[in-house]
Amino acid sequence: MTASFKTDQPVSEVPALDYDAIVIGAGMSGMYLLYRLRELGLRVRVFEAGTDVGGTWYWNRYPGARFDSESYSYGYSFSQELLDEWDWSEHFASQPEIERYLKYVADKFDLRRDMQFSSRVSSAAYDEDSRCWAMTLEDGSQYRSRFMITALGLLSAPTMPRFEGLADFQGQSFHTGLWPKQAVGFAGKRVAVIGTGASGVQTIQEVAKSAAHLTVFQRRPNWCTPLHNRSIESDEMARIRAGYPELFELCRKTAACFVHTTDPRGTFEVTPEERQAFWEALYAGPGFGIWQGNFRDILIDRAANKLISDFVADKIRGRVNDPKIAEMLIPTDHGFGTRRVPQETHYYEVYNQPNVKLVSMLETPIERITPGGVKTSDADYEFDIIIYATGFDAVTGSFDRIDIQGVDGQKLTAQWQGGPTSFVGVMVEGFPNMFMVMGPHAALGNNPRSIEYNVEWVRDLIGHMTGRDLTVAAARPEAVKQWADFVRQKAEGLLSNEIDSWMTGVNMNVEGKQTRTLVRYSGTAPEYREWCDNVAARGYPELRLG
Ligand code: N01
Repeated sequence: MTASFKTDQPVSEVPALDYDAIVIGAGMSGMYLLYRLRELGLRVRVFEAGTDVGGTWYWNRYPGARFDSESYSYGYSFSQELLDEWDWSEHFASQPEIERYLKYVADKFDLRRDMQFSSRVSSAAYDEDSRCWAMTLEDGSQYRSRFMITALGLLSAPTMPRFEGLADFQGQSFHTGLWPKQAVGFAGKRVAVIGTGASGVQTIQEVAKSAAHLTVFQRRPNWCTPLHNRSIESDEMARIRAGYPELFELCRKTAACFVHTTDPRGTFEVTPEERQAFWEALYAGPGFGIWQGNFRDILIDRAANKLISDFVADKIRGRVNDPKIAEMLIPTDHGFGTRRVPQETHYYEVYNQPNVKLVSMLETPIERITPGGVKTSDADYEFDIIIYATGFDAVTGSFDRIDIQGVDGQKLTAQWQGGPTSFVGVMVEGFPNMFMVMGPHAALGNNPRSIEYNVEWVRDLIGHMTGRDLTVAAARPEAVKQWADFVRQKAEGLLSNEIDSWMTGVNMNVEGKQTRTLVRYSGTAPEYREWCDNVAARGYPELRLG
């Protein structure tokens, strides 16, 4: 479909707009968008479903939730004052500290005065005549703005398993991504955790500390590696602060904006002894080093991937006392790093505790949730609390939950049915004046770094338009195709794209998302930025501006 728009209507005849730009979401993206769009003198409104800022870090307040990228690389970099003022207390900060940080940012830049909380956008339609977006909130109120900018987050549409009897359970139940604000106590309680992705792993290792009994229901195990978190003393924070320019420069250069960078050597270019020593050091090192800072071929070469998988499998065997449990925890359906690697702190040792039981849902599937707990194919379990760590309808799920209609009433859900397409993850053909921050096929990785880049690109585009009295921007079909081709080309050969996970658009709990689609851009962030910079430098010829 070709985006058409009318340029013959004088702007003076266009009905009054409530705002120049409406931003959906007050997480890290929405907060920074507001800050940057204000600089252009625009009237901006942010609608947020939660009661305060934070997005991911507002909703995911489950026990044990924390960064698994280095805190100082995962905050905003745009304000020297903010960098000077904020001290991180741990190398990998916990959710309460991250939430405090984001509230501090909101206070410092007086963001809340242009934000409206408890306000979920339910639909949005593009009106060609007035070249604006009309948005309706769940309470029925309506607003019109020239630009609609989605800041929805990649992982913000939590999904529940489709078990029978979910509503029958008489105890407390929670999804990790919708965790309540009031404290949930586990002492003396029989607790179930269903799901062993990054959220499940963080939850399990925390709940196991105090629950009377914890039962973990695992379908497919993941390759988890140690986080090696530790506190940051004031002298260390001073050193980190002094090193911020180099740190952010490093993040600009690495493939996925992390502080870890791929080793240029191939797995088989070193001796077995060198390889072992390198992997031991990575395993003993912090964060994503073993995933993002490993040999250059571990995620593309099957033999290399098998070797590192064997290395991590041996580590698991060495940490879990019961050999049968250890084997249950070792993935056999995918190699190391081909799904997102959960970061853990004594996770495997949890299974040595007498109060923890691991149930393989591959061997004994859950048949239903009962009033008292969980019924599997071979047992009935009684619980006080069930925690669903069952993940998200990732990347496109939060878009699907809003009825978004572009030119000629075309629905975004319909357009993306076979997998999303976009122009650099920011624009969608047929949806003029809609911009996405962290949309499908934008660069991911260390997300705050990508968020800052995306926001600044959108700010520059809108600044370019408003400075020239342009009121419409539409992605040209040929530009969308060119970007889709590039995304496809960059995905070739990656082992992760042969595996079912949220990164390949698969969610068995969501109708229509059972098969893999290309939801992710897998090229490097520097390549992505080069492409986008080039579009801007040439005056946006890939867009139809009018
Ligand atoms: O979700 P997931 P998540 N029956 O989709 C299981 C980010 N994150 O919330 O693998 C049984 O990874 C499912 O089993 P299987 C990070 O990017 C970041 O944990 O499909 N089991 C899996 O074990 C991460 O990748 C941070 O077989 C069912 C689990 O539930 C992303 O969020 C922290 C099931 C879901 O795992 C998502 O992580 C946490 C069913 N019907 C998360 N349905 C930090 O940076 C699902 N499962 C700190």
